Amino acid sequence: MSFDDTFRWDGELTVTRHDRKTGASFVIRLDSTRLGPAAGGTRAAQYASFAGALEDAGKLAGAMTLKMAVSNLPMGGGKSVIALPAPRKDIDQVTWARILTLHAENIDKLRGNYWTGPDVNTNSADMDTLNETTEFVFGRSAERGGAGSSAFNTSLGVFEAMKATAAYRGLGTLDGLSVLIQGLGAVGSGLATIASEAGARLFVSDTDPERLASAEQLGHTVVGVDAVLSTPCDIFAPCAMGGVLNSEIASELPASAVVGAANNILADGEAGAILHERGILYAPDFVTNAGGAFHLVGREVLGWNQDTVEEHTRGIGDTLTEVYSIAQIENTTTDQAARILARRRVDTANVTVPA
Ligand code: NAD
Ligand code: PPY
Repeated sequence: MSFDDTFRWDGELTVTRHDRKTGASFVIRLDSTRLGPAAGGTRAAQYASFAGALEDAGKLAGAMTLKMAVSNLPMGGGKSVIALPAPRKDIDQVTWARILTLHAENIDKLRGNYWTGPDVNTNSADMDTLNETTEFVFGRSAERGGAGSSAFNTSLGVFEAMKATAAYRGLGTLDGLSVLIQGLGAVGSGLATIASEAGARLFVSDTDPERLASAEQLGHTVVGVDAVLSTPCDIFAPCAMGGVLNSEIASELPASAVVGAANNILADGEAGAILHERGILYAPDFVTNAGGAFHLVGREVLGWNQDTVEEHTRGIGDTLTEVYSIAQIENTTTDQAARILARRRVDTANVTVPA
């Protein structure tokens, strides 16, 4: 990536910092505050380069803007990335506490223009730690007055998305359909439970053998990490990491639909077009995985109770059906159609701030 590519980004603000003592680098990107303060989780991971961390934060922040808009939530989009000096599991408690405190200082300096929450490798306990330094944190533990983990609600939303997608694709109900879940973490395991209760035949994959062992005990079929993208299934559900579908993989994927929790499933725009041409119905991730945002923003900003959060999360199915019909009418990909819907919602939102 060249210098120009790294900074040719249409978002509003980038904040960066490096800590020599821990070796951690910090990025906060505010993509848009047009609909409200930018919100999006804190991801901790190792990156091959600082440019890669910037790029990831920018793409993830952009997805948050779309997610909030399409979900009618009064927030903008942002995201934080902490580029770690070692795998998260190898970082000791003292170092991790310092990393979180520095990150919280950075967030606090944005004075409420950015609100964080949990993401890959951060959890409610980490949100409690951030909250010792800054108030701009969603998803603290219930004991500290927060909404806690958003994972269950995200699983529920993906399940609703799956039902709507199967119906639109002409596959009927989930009963008897083969569903391949990549990643049995907090969201993927919850999804496995609900989908199997609905009668889906589950194929599962994870890099963690312990997670696979418990899934196997439940009667699910284990698929090797390298075989996931070539295993035939009705619905492929990426619930591990983003960028799993590039144009090459999209050309070969043996599935009828793609519905998953991971952010930024499509590695490039071309992959979406290829899925479209092949008749593989792709549920745009920023619509499908909004259950987490409904949980965090619903509970902590809008004062919703659990029933209201679930009601909105179940609406993800209807939103997707609307996206699919826009795609048909406009003769475009479902990803483009979801962007059209998000744009319409931004344009009709009652906001007074400049575009
Ligand atoms: P998690 O860390 O709990 O789970 C991820 C799982 O994927 C882990 O079990 C990990 O071992 C597995 N994994 C990693 N690489 C893999 C590979 N190559 N093949 C198979 N498995 C692999 O994360 P989570 O909270 O379950 O979130 C899953 C995805 O959904 C993430 O991309 C996250 O950004 C996205 N998401 C989560 C939420 C939420 O509420 N938790 C909301 C929106 C989006
Ligand atoms: C996501 O949904 O991808 C997140 O990052 C979680 C989130 C949602 C809303 C506010 C803060 C974090």
